[in-house]
Amino acid sequence: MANVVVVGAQWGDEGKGKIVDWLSERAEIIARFQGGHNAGHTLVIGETVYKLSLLPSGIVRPGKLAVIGNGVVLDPWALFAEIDKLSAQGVRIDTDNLLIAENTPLILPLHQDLDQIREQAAGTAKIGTTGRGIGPAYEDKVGRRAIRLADLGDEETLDSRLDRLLAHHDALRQGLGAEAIDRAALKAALVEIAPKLLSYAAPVWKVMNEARRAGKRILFEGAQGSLLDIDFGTYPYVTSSTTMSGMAATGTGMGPSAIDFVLGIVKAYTTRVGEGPFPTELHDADGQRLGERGHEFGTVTGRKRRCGWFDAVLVRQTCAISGVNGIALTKLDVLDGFDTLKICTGYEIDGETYDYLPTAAALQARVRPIYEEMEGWQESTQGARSWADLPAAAIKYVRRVEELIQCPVALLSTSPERDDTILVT
Ligand code: 2SA
Ligand code: MG
Repeated sequence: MANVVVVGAQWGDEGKGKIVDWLSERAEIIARFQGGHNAGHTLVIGETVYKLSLLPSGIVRPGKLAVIGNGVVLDPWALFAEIDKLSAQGVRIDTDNLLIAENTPLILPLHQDLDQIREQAAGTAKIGTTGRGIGPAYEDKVGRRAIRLADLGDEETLDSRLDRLLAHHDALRQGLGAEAIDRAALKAALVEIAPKLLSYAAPVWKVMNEARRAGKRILFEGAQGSLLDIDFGTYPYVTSSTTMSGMAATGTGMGPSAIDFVLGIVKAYTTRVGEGPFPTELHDADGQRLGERGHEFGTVTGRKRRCGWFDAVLVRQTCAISGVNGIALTKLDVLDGFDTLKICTGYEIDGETYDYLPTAAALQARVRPIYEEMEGWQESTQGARSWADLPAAAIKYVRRVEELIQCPVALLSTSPERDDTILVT
């Protein structure tokens, strides 16, 4: 196995954490390249459950290098809270196994404020964000007024960055009826945390390229999902980063040629948290059942996830955009016991058939899924460790998914346990 990018091919929560953990055993470096502590990856290793938000999943394994790339937005306080939590679980984290790109923009308390103020003010028009300040932090990055990790190393630089940043935020806050930022308090907090944070700072682009030249294997760990992508997702109900595979390169400082394989993580049905279009969403007993059997609650916020049938149209689309070479199909066991399953194979909008989700919001709002019915299975597939352990109807379902999304299944995950994974060759 060479360098692999793992991306969620739906709206996130496809079960990336487990697959990344499984793959990290076979990699030397595990790198995050977008998003921030809005992510929620659950790892189950033996009796222990680790919940990660910001740290790359490889951190829990001894001897691996975890890297936070420049494409991430980093909340220093959330970082150290997570480090403390994992340390209490016995995970060793220090500058030998964690590096953070010097050019990573920081999430500050003012970003979280703004995220929450806006969401509250928006009422029913809200995005349904995680409230972690992700969007506002990316805005400041693109607006060229972010404070980046390296800026903490020099007081003069920090002062001038703060001037620029607060000129913008104070004006913004005034318009929203929020009080001005306490500059002295913010600066003091940054100065206090700076030495600790800077000890992890590195020219990650250089470390990564040198590691690649030395033949080390890199695992790029995507967060959220493709349909939350800032360009290709269900805009504006998206996150503020590029969640597609291409970001693995620019989000760490490597070229696209560093990527050998793109693995899309796909859940056997569909879920989403937050607002926005969801063509196959179920509001009935079947949807309820998917949510209960699949334990569909947010890792970070505990929010209940919306559930629906598998949407092959969307997954075909995201696999194409991310150049997915193969998928890992997860949570097949949640479908155990249904008499009939449905797969969405196309859309009907105003009497016309579509084989993709059009961008126009007005069209998206009128999408009607076209379903194909498949026979369910009564046997349990939970914990199956070989293809032969699966009932015929389950194999048929998996094969149909492959056909419709035009992408082969490379891995099949049948429980949260690391070893309950079938490698399809
Ligand atoms: P944000 O906070 O600006 O990124 O929110 C914008 C949209 O992106 C969605 N989003 C997510 N969707 C699923 N899972 C996410 N991570 C956590 C998890 C979420 C949680 O893995 O469970 O714990 O609730 C995640 N992060 C962002 C979000 O719902 C908005 O639709
Ligand atoms: Mg998640």
